[in-house]
Order: sequence, then structure tokens, then C-alpha cells
Amino acid sequence: MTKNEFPKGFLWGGAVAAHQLEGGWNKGGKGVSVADVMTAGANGVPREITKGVIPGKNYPNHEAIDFYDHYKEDIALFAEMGFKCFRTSIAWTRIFPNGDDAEPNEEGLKFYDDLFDECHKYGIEPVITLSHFEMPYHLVEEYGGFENRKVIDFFVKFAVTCFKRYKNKVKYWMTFNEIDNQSAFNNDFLMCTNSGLLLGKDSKDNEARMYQAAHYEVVASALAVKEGHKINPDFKIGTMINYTPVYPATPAPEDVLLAQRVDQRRNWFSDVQVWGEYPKNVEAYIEREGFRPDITEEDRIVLKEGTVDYVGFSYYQSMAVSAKNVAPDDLDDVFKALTDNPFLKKSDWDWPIDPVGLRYSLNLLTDRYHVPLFIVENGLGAVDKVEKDGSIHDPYRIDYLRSHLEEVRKAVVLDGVDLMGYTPWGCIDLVSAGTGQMSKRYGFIYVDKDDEGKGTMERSRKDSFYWYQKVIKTNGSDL
Ligand code: BGP
Repeated sequence: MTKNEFPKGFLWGGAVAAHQLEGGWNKGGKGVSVADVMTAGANGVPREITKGVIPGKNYPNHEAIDFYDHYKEDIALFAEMGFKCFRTSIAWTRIFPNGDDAEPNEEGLKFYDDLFDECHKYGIEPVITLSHFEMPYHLVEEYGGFENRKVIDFFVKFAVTCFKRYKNKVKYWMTFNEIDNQSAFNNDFLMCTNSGLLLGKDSKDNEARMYQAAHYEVVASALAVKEGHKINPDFKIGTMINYTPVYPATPAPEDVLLAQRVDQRRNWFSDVQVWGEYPKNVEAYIEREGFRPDITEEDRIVLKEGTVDYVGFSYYQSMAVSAKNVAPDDLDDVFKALTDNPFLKKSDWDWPIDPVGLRYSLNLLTDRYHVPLFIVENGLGAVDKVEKDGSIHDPYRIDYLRSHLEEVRKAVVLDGVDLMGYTPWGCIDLVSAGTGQMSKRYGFIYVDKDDEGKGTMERSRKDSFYWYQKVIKTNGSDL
């Protein structure tokens, strides 16, 4: 490895999620997922969740960019960029349309067989998330999502079905996407899109219930890891968290303590999944608040037995917190603590851009966990303009990715971080999870589709496509 090169075998690729690109929401026997009952957002208006599918209202993820029928063309484009891996998810509802079905849906299983074969045709290694915000909607309606212990079994059955079917086609797995991202959508029908937990409006016990659902989710994840390793001991099964480092606004001790508190409140999922036990501060918080979740001795054994092989994480931004907003001991809502970081520029969606924060995170996670890391999402959501001749110039995207990769390279080459790979988010334009819109684009490949769901679906290469192709070709030595 020369000074500027990434390790041999480094997994360069791109990341997507089934519900944000596949479309075909009711094709091939697929059932309704939580993503299929979401509305589009508009500028400044957040997405909502409807009670069941409402024709005309839930269109964004229904067709998405129709990867379901375009996957061969799209994988060929990824291969042209030189991808070594491709991260996507298996839509749970293609395999178990209702979540509690007795038998899996063969047509859904076959779709992923074909997709993985297509990847291998080009030497592209699939990297698979089992659940990426796409739980069967029936499990929400009928069981209340992960607030119900029964849902653990449904998830494990889904995981085991996939592990067995694809045991010779997929080596790299993640159980839940951003398992720490347990936020609720703020409207009349409140649901956590990660756990499927139904919350009450302004209800005081929301947080207690969130901890319960989260506990069942980490148990489900651990059981899946344990079963997966039995099915194929060579599997590498990781957690996947959103890592957003927390900075104190100043060196004032209260700010520093608050930053630690905010980090503890959010970033404990991977502690449980790597260490196999809850960190002391979470046990203390649950106790102090009187949440009393159902955590059995058997659960604790399962958590120990199902620890992960690596930590996959998304990185988009850092956050800064100030004790002027809330004292460390009064922290009830993490968002209240936030303050502006005057040292950072922001994206069009107001996400602070912080490449150095990525090097900091890589070091911090390495020190904390002593397992390999995998950057499975990173990128810039931006509005792109198609020129008259069809070209798309996106220097802002190249700048963002280059500056982040420079820091990643330092972490790997200078700091000794063990990093498996890098899969920037939305390598092909897709439906934004946050806004439900197409206009927040991340891709190297442009897709002709607008926020109202209109367009030819034609794919074209942006300038960043050629830039990333060169990065992969030189194994990161020419950024
Ligand atoms: C992550 C999700 C992705 C993705 C990304 C970008 O939290 O794992 O699904 O969408 O964020 O977010 P957005 O689409 O809101 O820009």
C-alpha cells in the first residue's frame, strides 16, 4: 500500500435501499410496507404517514425509479464505475408480504436471486441490509410493530429465510438500517418508521415505549446474528447506525458534559450490539426515569451471544450542543440542546458539512469497539441541473465526497483504522427518505423523474460518475 492508497480489497461501491428505488410496490406478490403509506413532502412540509394506502397520496415509493424493472441497466452502470460492492436492502414485504405469513413468497425470493446473480456477473459483492425502514405495514396495524415481542420472531424468520436462500451469494449483512434512528413522524398518525411503533400524540409515555421497542429490536438483531453465523460461519454481519459526532459549543465543562450526555442518549445501540450488554449510563437512565422495559435474563444472554462482526455506519454531518439551551441534567429532548456550528458550511438542506468529523468518528468508533468499520452511507443531497446537451455538472458533489475521502484516507493510512469499505449514499438518484422527493439528489447517475412522479426514467452519467470511476480505478490514490 503506497502512502496514498487504500488497503487491497477495499470495498468501493454505492448504497441504496429497496423502498427508495425499486418501485414495483405491488408487483410479484409484494405486500404493503410502511414506506408504501408515506406521502411526499413538499418544501418545508414534512412527510406524513397515512392509515393504509390512499390512492394518489402515497406515490413516491410506489414507483420510485423502477429499479425493479431497470436493475440490469443500473448494475451495468455501477460496473462501469468499477464498483466492488453494492449495498441495498431486501424489501421484507417481497419475502413475507404481511410479515406473519406461514411461507415466504417465492417470486420475491427469486427477484433477489436474479439481482445478486447480476451483481456477481460483474464481480460486485452484494452488501445487504435486512430491514431499511420497510417493515410490513400489517405488523404495525396488527401487532404495533416492535413494541410487541412477537415481532421478534417474525423478523428472525425473515432473516433466517434470507440467510439460507442467499448463503452462497451474500457474505456481508446488516440487520437494521440506522437502528439508532428511532424518531417519529410528526403528524396525527405517529409512527416510528424504524420499529413500527405507534406513538401517541404528545403522550408522556412515548419515550418509555420507544425504549421497549428498541430493546426488542436489538434482541431481534442479536438472534438474527446468532442464527446467521450458524448458517454460514463466513458471514460478516454488522450493525448499522447513524453516527453523528456531538461537539460541545465551547470548552465550558457544562458544554462538554452535555455533549457527552447527548452522545450517550443516542449512540448506545452499537454498544449493545458490539459489547453484548447495555452501557451503564443507559441502564441508569432507564431506572431513573422509571421506564421499566421488559428485559429478561434470557434476552441478556441472547445479546451476549449475538454480537456483531463489524460496525457499519452512515455519516452525513456533526452536531454541536450548548448548555445555554439546556443543562446536562435537564436533557429531555436532544434537539433542544442543538446549536449552530459557526465553523461549518451547510448543504441546501441545512446539514452541516464536516469532513474532519468523519476522521474523528472513525477514530472514536475504532477506540470504542475494536472491530472493523464500514462507511455504508455518506453523501450530499443537492439539486442538479441538466444542461441543454444533457450533461450534468456537479462539482459540489465531487467536492463533498473528495473532502470526506481525504479524511477517510488519513484515518486509514495515518491512524490505523480498520475500514472495510465505502459506499456513498444514493449512488443512483432515488426518493429521499426525509422529504419523499426526487429533487434531493445524491447520485452519480441522474434519473429523469420529478417530485410529482413524472419523467422518462432515463438514466444519465453526471460528472461525478467519471470522478468516482477514477477514484476506484486508482484505489483512492487519485482523489
Ligand atoms: C439515512 C437513511 C437513508 C437516506 C439518507 C439520506 O438516514 O438511511 O435511507 O435516505 O439518510 O437522507 P435523505 O433521503 O432524507 O436526504
